[in-house]
Amino acid sequence: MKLLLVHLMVACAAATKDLSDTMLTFPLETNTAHVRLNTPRQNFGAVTVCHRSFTDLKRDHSLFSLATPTFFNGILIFWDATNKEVELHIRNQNAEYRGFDYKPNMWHSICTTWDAGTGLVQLWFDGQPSVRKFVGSGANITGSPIIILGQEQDRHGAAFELKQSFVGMMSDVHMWDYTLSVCEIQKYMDQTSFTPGNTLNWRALDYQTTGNILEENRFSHVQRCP
Ligand SMILES: *[C@@H]1O[C@H](CO)[C@@H](O)[C@H](O)[C@H]1NC(C)=O
Ligand SMILES: [Ca+2]
Repeated sequence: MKLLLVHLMVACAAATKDLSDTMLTFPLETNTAHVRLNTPRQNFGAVTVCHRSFTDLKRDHSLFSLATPTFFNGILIFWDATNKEVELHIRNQNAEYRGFDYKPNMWHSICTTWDAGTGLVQLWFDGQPSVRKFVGSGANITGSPIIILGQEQDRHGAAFELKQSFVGMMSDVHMWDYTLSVCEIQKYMDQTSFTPGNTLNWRALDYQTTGNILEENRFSHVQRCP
């Protein structure tokens, strides 16, 4: 019995990977390549999602797409290139955020919070907080979530569009089932020690990649020679 338990624990540990020094490179525009992030959680009364991304895309693209069987935009973080806005979608409702300097060819750190009690969403962009906006209160995000990087889901786990795909690099994706304090968000932004995600944790990530996506050292492309 004890041996079985040890085996089970090893099996669980083997299913996740520490990506601390890793970025995912999405090198090609496709409507297929994506990374699926797994969590057993199915009921969210609040969330925080943080990630870093690097791109030179001039068109719309998805940064984080969580679909449930009933809400394909359960949580969607999306760049609207026409209006130069970040769109935050929660349970198919959305708020738009403008005025952030989404420069190409540099890392941007983005954190998003939402709470079902107040229905408020807020965005932090490279350390700068946004307006707090209402998207809808009183109902949790429920049902089996499919979480995808690299593509935007128009159906639960499917229906990707080439012109909404992500091309570039991504790193440090974390998700919590509560709203992080401003200090914790600041620590994430500053890349100092912070409480890793309890729903998605980049340091112990359960994921699968499909298509041409590379796991590369996140520092290698910016390293300076001595
Ligand atoms: C909504 O989520 C909260 C936790 O975040 C939980 O306490 C509550 O029971 C959930 N409500 C429903 C109706 O599932
Ligand atoms: Ca779409």
